[in-house]
Amino acid sequence: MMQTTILLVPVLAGLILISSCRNTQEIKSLQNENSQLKTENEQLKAEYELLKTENEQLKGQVEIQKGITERVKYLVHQSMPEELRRLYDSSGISQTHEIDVCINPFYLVGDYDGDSKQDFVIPVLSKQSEARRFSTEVVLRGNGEVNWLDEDIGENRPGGVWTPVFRGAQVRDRLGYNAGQPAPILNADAFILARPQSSSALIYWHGNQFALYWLSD
Ligand SMILES: [Ca+2]
Repeated sequence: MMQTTILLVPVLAGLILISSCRNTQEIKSLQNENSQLKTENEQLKAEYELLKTENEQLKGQVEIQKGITERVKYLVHQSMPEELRRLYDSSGISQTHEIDVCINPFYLVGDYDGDSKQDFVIPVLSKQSEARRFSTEVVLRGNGEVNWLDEDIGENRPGGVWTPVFRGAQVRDRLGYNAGQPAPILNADAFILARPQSSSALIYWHGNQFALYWLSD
């Protein structure tokens, strides 16, 4: 019995020592892990604060832009000629569309259908679709009729810049761009739509609607 006890004591002591070493290693490992997590946590907190600050700055910039846009819209409506305002209001376009204030000047005036009454061309944007925010040109004719260029010509036309062309102006033939068709004779005012440093086309009255003649491609 005595001999067994003598043998067990060092074995137990050894086991306790091994167990103690393991505990110490685990504690150290957990301490390291804890330290890393604390560091990561601090980094995440810092990133969160940075994003929060950037977000606030962006919100501020968006509000400033909104304010500028609203101011420009107000100025555009204030500077509308009386006849344009009358035609615009009576057309009902403002229920579904708004004037695109990104094109300067925001309207052209002339007699575009040759009936001796003043007509206006304006670029408008749909209020309904945020996804499709391309300008569409509309001719508000002095006789109360409204011509949407999308309907008369289709969507394949340049845009972004426009220039008036007066009745009787000579237009050079661009046979290659227009399937061999010579340039139209302008019996009414017309206008050129252009995409800067790209294509341009003449928009003119042809019979009972507007037509397009490519000037450059
Ligand atoms: Ca007219």
